[in-house]
Amino acid sequence: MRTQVAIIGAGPAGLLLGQLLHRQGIDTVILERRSADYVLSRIRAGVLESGTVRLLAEAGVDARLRAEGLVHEGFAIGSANRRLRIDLKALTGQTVTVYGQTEVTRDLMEARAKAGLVTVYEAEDVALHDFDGSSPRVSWVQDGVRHDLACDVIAGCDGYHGVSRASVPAGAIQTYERAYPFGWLGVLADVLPCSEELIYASHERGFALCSMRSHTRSRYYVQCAADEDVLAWSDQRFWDELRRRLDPEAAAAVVTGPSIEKSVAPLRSFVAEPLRFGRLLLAGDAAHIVPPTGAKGLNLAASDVHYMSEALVAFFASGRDRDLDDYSTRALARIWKSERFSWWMTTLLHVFPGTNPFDRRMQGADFDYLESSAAARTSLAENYIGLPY
Ligand code: RFL
Ligand code: PHB
Repeated sequence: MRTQVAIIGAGPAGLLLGQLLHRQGIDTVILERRSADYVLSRIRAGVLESGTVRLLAEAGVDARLRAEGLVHEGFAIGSANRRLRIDLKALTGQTVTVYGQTEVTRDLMEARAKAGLVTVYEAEDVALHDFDGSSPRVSWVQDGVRHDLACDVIAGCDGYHGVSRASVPAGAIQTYERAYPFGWLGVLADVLPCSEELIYASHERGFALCSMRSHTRSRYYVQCAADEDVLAWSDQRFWDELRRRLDPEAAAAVVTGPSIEKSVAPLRSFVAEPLRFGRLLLAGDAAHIVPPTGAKGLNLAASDVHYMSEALVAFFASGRDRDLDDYSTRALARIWKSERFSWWMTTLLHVFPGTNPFDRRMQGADFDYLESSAAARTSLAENYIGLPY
């Protein structure tokens, strides 16, 4: 078997890369460890930057997104008694679109199947070979049989726990990391959202977020311990805790119902440098992690893939490895700015265990500054809608 680009991982990064390259006449094979159903069962991000929407249009997979995505012109950040609206449209002229990562993934999977492109699901023991030379290979096991794929380039889009980054010799890669001493407990429920726009709420009991997937499906989160036991949280306990952390108007508007998904996600900031090792390129969560507070994880995977597809198109046109060089530098410049924003939003809104009164006052001063300064709100807004690329 042979292809031009072997893509490891069928998450949003791998699938979008495959689609963008297909539109440029470049052949790909995707190897995914899990089943398609498993990949679609993971509930993750929900907010798309306009750049991500543009890229999905470029990939030819935006029909359902245009029909069903909810365009949001602003969101609120609040504390116990006040709520401040960030008017994204007025401050930046741009909006974000609420459309679940699951739906993005489903649209990309369908487009890939329709184009007759190969995705191998349930590929076990994926291994990367010889990416320090010009003839890399990838191998995997399926139904007890080892398969081998020759390629020109390997794209590592296999997430934080994937095999791609782990295959790079330790001395060739530098990592930067901060683990936060808390997580998010998320609930998905078919109930009317408590607000038309997202609410990011700071409270002395911990952060809470009101989000949604549609006009009838809500997604809520509360800050919890990093190792929180999800089984200790009945639906009732979750709804009670959520309402305690919201301002009275939002709390009164929360509609409760049975959860259809409930899970805990740890919060982490992580960056690997560089993103190119010979003929192996990393993108998305394989290369970096942001805490979800800024809604940047999925959007960053999309901008990485944009830069990577440009580098690969140039490389296949010229045949020169030099054309792959810029990928890492261009992608990392944007990654670090999204890392900064996600870290800042996280610091502003969460309760840090062991926090002292000074830290709490600093958070209050940050709120006051946002309230009183259009420049501060514009800075927040331009990062939230996504820095240009
Ligand atoms: P993904 O989505 O993790 O996809 C990687 C794919 O690679 C597969 N894989 C392998 N395949 C073959 N061989 C191996 N050895 C492999 N190892 C792994 C995996 O099965 C998977 O299908 O990474 P990608 O494509 O880079 O996309 C990134 C986004 O998924 C991610 O940034 C966001 O979802 C982050 N994130 C969130 N972001 C937000 O903006 N808002 C959120 O609410 C939010 N919630 C989350 C999240 C990430 C989570 N993770 C990673 C645990 C909640 C969770 C639980
Ligand atoms: C979500 O809807 O899952 C979501 C929205 C905004 C965030 C994080 C998660 O910042």
